[in-house]
Amino acid sequence: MKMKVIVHHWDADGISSAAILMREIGKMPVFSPPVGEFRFDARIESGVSSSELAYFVDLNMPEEVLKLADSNLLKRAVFIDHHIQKPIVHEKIVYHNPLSRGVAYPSASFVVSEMFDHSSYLTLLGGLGDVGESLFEMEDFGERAEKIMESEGLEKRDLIEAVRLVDSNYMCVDRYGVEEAALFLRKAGIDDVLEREDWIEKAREVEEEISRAVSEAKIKNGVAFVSFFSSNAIISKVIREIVWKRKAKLCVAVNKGFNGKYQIYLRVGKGNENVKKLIERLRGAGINAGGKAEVFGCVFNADESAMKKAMEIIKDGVREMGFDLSEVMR
Ligand SMILES: [Mn+2]
Repeated sequence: MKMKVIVHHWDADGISSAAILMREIGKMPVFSPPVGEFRFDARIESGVSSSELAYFVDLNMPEEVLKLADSNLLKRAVFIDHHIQKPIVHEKIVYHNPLSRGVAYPSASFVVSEMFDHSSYLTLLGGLGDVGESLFEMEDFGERAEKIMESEGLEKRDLIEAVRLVDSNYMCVDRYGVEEAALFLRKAGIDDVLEREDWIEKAREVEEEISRAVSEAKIKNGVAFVSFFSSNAIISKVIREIVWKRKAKLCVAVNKGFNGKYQIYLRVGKGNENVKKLIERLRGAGINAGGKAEVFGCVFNADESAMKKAMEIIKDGVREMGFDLSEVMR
């Protein structure tokens, strides 16, 4: 039994990083966690347990990996990442994260590329996926990125389009699509990516859903609310557009069609970045919420009483911040 496997993040960086690994050390089975959920499932456990060595790339889930390592399922692992996290110290795991020596990398694809002395459009795809065009302004990495573009004869707009197409897989919550993308990129050139009709179609579908939801939002006195049904992972983009483009000071979005689950997301504009307290309150009420100072999301099993409870907490919390949701929720 000599098998190796890769477990990778579902976004363009995770997919590109997995593809680079396979270009350098050969084809192997690839696994993505269930899209949008930061946990391993039985499928990943069985893939890992039937292998001698598992690579975890761009996967900011050190606790899940440590759990596996402490079980008998994992034999040996290489963990490659660029996220802020507590460095993994474990006899079964080789840990690679330049942040542990104080160097912030734009993407895991840059870390993997450096480890294997690799350079291709995939290196840039991961970087552009994670930090966008600010990659070219980053100290040191901007210059490296320009050099790769030049030597590979790449155009910036093609790279940006390729990120959009690769990311359409997770936007559609298509876990198998995500994994197939990594295998596809192992061989594909950027032109092959740009010609993937199915990805073009997926991207179009989710973007249409996003603009429909954005246009349906009710906005009054800077407070926005929208409710929609979508099986796609569009809600964070929807509230971002409503706050950024439609200039809402606060936006709450509800998705009641998320594959048997309900989602509620909230984002505030500049000057109101203090929603952490609300996250605490939701958690205190047993609702799985997570986020940052300006945005949070919660996901729970489709259940009206849980939805009511969460919305009451959110309404009260934003009222304390000086916002009234009742007008736009009618
Ligand atoms: Mn990343």
